[in-house]
Amino acid sequence: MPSSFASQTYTARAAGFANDLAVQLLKLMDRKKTNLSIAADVTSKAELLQLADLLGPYICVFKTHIDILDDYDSSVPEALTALAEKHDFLIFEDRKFADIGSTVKAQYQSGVYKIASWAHITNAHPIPGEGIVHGLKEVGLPLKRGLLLLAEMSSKGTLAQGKYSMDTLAMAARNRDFVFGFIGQRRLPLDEPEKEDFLYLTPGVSMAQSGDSLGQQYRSPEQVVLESGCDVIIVGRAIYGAADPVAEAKKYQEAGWNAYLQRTRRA
Ligand code: 5BU
Repeated sequence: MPSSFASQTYTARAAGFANDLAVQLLKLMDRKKTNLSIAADVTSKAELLQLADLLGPYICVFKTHIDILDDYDSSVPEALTALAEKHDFLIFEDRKFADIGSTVKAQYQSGVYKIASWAHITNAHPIPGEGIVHGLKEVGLPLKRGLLLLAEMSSKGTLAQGKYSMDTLAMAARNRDFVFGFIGQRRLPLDEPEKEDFLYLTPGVSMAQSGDSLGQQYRSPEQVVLESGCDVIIVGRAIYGAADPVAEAKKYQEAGWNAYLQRTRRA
């Protein structure tokens, strides 16, 4: 580390992506000077929309778990979409699809949440095999959406490691029109030197804690961006759980951005 791609600016890397949404995200990050994503794991729609409005100016991606809302209704995606336009961020529903292609297709398109209709980005476990990507792609590609595969997880004892993670990369490389990156803990090059670029979005980030009581493991923005070559830091409780979430978001934005500047300058 850093690989040849990780040492380039986000904007310079945009030309190497086949998925439109990845191009949009890379340019957005440089334009807004942020590689921060907030994991807004709150349970009321008022709190969720308030976080999106308050923190919108400092983030590139707003990550949701829409199914934890106690009072979800169809006004939520509409309001979130308006805030995404107002503040220039993308919406990522962290749905972690994990079934056969035919089932995930219905789960993505239909049901209460109709995720494909509003989430720019979603993600999937590669565990069922490549049919999961093909199923999601049939719904998502016509809507110009993008997919991330879970190559690794931040939690203690995760089974997503080693060959599993490398096979995940190969699956993504065969579907570059739709899959533009990973949820992962470090950049995992398929080839040395890397032939194809992917984005790495990384949860498990805190400057204050090393973990929680349920297996979460945290690292700092510097460890994630500078040492591990990841592109977007995903921060949840460390920001929305703070007394002043805006002040905290600014701190994480600055730390993530400085790590990116150091990474691209020291090449
Ligand atoms: P936290 O409050 O910063 O610990 O929240 C982390 C978020 O990232 C939370 O929404 C998780 O569902 C999500 N997450 C994670 O923590 N680790 C992973 O490997 C993946 C997602 Br994938």
